[in-house]
Amino acid sequence: MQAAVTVPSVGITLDRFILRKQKTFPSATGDLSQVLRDIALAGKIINREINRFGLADITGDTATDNIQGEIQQKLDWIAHVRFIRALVNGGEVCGIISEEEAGIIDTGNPEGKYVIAMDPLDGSSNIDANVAIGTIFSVYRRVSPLGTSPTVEDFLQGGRQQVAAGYILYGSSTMLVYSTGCGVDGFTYEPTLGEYILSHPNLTFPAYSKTFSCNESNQRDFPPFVVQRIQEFYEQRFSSRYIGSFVADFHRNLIKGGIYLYPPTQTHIQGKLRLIYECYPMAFLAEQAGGKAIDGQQPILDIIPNRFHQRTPLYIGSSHLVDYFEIPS
Ligand code: AHM
Ligand code: MG
Repeated sequence: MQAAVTVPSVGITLDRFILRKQKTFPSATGDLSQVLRDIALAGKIINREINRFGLADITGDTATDNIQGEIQQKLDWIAHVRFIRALVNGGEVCGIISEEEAGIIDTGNPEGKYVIAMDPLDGSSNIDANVAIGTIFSVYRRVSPLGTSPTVEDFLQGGRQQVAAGYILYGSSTMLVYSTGCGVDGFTYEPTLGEYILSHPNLTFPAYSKTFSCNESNQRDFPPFVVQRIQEFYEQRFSSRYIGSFVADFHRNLIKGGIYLYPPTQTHIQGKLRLIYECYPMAFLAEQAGGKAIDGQQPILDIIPNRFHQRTPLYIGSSHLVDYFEIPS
């Protein structure tokens, strides 16, 4: 008798994929599936805004600073607003924190079971140059009682409590890559159909790679052990690939193998990237894809958070490369 052939699921739509996954959890209510659909919808809307960038008056900065003192790009703000709108309308999310606002955004859906931490448009220094940028998101089940307003504790649960995380990369094509804790899957947006199509099922970091991504001009500020490792990379003829857009650098490393690092510098003593809405979600994906993410001493997902916008040093990507950056004891 012929062995049963597994039908590859490449080519199915995101909606169908989410539904299939949901059916494998008989107790699932479909609420998380709805959150993922809302995020996907927000991604389509942001994608549309980015694509008409240059035609409309949405370039440049808003002349206001965000809470971290950085100039807010108009597109950053547009992405922030669009994302919130999609999640408010969806109804499953009770609260959001964003890189663009200091505190909790109450969606007015107290019955929503989930909270979201997001960077609506990461890599904003690249916006004006038409370079790939991305949205990063992280989903938690709330710990505060249903029917009440979201609380600080909902967002400070720690990275291991994420129930889903992912990113949307606005690059040469737009991709949604996410995980609910059962591997990582990538979907390519087909604009003429208005659908995300499964194009990269079960993504894992390639076993071998000699690529690293970091802002090498910061080397004079890096801790000595990092400088040492980078020197070893040079000696071993590694390639350096740095877009300066975390989502894009991470994605390339996920597809081709490699490590992204943002160690402490003089201007960013704690590292530059934000723990809760940049590092936790990408660390979740990295571990799900067979890679690693550390701050030099411990896994990123094990760091106990104490405030929304805290930063951390980050070494993330292929396991064998991340291992180089564990601080020798
Ligand atoms: P942002 O959230 O303000 O866009 O900052 C995060 C970005 C990352 O996408 C990128 O990897 C890094 O900052 C680049 O920093 P630098 O210009 O210092 O190399
Ligand atoms: Mg960012």
